[in-house]
Amino acid sequence: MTVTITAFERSPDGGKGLARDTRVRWALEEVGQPYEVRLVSFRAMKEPAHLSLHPFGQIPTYEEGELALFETGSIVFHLAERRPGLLPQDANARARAITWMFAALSTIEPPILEFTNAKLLEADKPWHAERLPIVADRVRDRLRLLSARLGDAEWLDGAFSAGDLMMVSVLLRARPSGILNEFPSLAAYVARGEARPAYQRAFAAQLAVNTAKPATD
Ligand code: GTB
Repeated sequence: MTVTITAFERSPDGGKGLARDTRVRWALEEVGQPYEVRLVSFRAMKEPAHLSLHPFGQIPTYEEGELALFETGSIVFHLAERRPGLLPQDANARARAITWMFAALSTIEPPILEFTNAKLLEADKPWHAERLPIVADRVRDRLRLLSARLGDAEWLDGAFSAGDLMMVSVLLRARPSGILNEFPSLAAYVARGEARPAYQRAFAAQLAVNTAKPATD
């Protein structure tokens, strides 16, 4: 069955791999599922055809036969459930890996996004200089505890899992600010994720889209 995902026609990050289609591409590569990509413009994302796939007019989406999904976490979980490679067989280890997926999305990512938004969208506000260090410290508080839990381990709970895929993807968004690199063990953990061949293929695929020359004629 053909799998089709959507991605930005041009990601605002210019191909740094921070848009969320990279997470889905990475999961597809880890489980060895071939896929096609439909590129969408910001305008097309808000039109009825795309809104029927994604109620909030965003990317990524996932189509497989009759099934259409949105939300990166749900898409990665769907892939991990149906194909080997991203979740352990043992029921308890599997439940813990899923827990790490949720932790990435609901405990680690929100303060990172809050910080990113504060930096990018609030720079002209009179309270910006006062607020930014406060939200940066909220990120640090979470990363300190995550780093303590990871310790010297290679991955969060035994073998690499969908939990690591999501955590590495989320942490990547804390790198441009420099905060990730304040935690060398987390920076090394992210580098291990990026070194995986599946990540490399996913990254290269999104980069190719975002650095392609626009057609001229
Ligand atoms: N909860 C949803 C999910 O996890 O799938 C969130 C999806 C989402 O935020 N999609 C973004 C989008 O479609 C793209 S990934 N935005 C367009 C819109 O809302 O109109 C977020 C993103 C965008 C840009 C960068 N960047 O430039 O660095 C990084 C991440």
